[in-house]
Amino acid sequence: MKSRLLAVLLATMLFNLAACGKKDTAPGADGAVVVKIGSIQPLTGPQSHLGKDNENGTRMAIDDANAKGISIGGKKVRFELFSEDDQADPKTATIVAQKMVDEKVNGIIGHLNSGTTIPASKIYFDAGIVQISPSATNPKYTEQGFRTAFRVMPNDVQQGKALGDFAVTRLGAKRVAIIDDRTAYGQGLADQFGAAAKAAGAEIVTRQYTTDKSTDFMAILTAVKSENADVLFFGGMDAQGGPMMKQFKTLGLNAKFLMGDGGSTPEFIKLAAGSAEGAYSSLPGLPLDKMPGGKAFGDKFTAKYGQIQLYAPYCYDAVSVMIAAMQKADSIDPAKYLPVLASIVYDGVTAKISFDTKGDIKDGAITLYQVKNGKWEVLETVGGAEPAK
Ligand code: ABU
Repeated sequence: MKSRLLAVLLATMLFNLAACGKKDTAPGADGAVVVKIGSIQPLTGPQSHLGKDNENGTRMAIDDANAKGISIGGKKVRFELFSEDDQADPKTATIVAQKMVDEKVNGIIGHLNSGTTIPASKIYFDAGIVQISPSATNPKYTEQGFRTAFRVMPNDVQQGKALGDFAVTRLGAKRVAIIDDRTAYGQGLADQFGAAAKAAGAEIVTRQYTTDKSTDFMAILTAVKSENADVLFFGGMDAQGGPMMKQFKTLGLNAKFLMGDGGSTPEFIKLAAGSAEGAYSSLPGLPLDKMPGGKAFGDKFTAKYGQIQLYAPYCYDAVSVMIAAMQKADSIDPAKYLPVLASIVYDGVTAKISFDTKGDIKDGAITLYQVKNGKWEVLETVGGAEPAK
């Protein structure tokens, strides 16, 4: 009798636990149909500040859409965020991507890194789920022929060319050193940068390698120093770029230090610990104050979540353009709203958004920055549509 009672109690507990863990399904408690928006970013580890920035940009767009009281297919809908951590790790990314497929999300915002976005994109394609990356810039993502893959940021073919041209024509580089972190992003951008710098007339005098986990760069920087380079380009993220800049100054290198978007953050300046002055970076897209909705977005985001790190406005636009396509298609079914998204023209916070046949944003601009007085300052913007006045 006692053991039967225990078994019933255990079964009840397990049932309640399962009910607590169960995700909301349509229709929700308020009678609205739940639209599941998956967000996958690195929420732990050295890039967690960027992952949380992405998650917050995504959340803000979802909250704003819900505040409008949107109906799709004749029914009131409620957008819900389903967030997962891929730890910036390609293998983990495929595991959480499959989790999103099993959850039957209506669309994916992510991933942050090219190294995670590219392998996960096959899983979303096979499941017919629309994916919009706000920040993965390796061109391969949209070159695989997956019609489910979109991105709202210009890619590294454009960014690498802008950086290579800038190094040679603006910084006067003749001897160029390159370090990359061996990730899809870091290595890919370093390759594009090197090709553009060579085409513009520079010589690549050394190519060195690190990882996206390293913190000690003294040996490779010493090798760079012996080459007497005019410019050192690092293909990687701020978690390595900041400490590398510090060690670069400690070793007394005379070269100019240059990075892509992965270094274009307040965190880079913080991690360089007083040595960031004079560093250069690029960031695909317009400066925040030149984006069509940049000022309003920046004010609202900062009040809610604090300083923008990097890609939050692009996450906001990724969600908003996805929802706009659902509204125009009058369906939350990816198979129905995907063709509408592919041909949409949408006035986003960051730019007027429309996609080419591969899923890349059209008319992408690249902006160059330099650290002056402890802050990233805009130098110039190349390419793209006419910036907002
Ligand atoms: N775009 C730089 C950071 C994200 C990536 O891996 O592409």
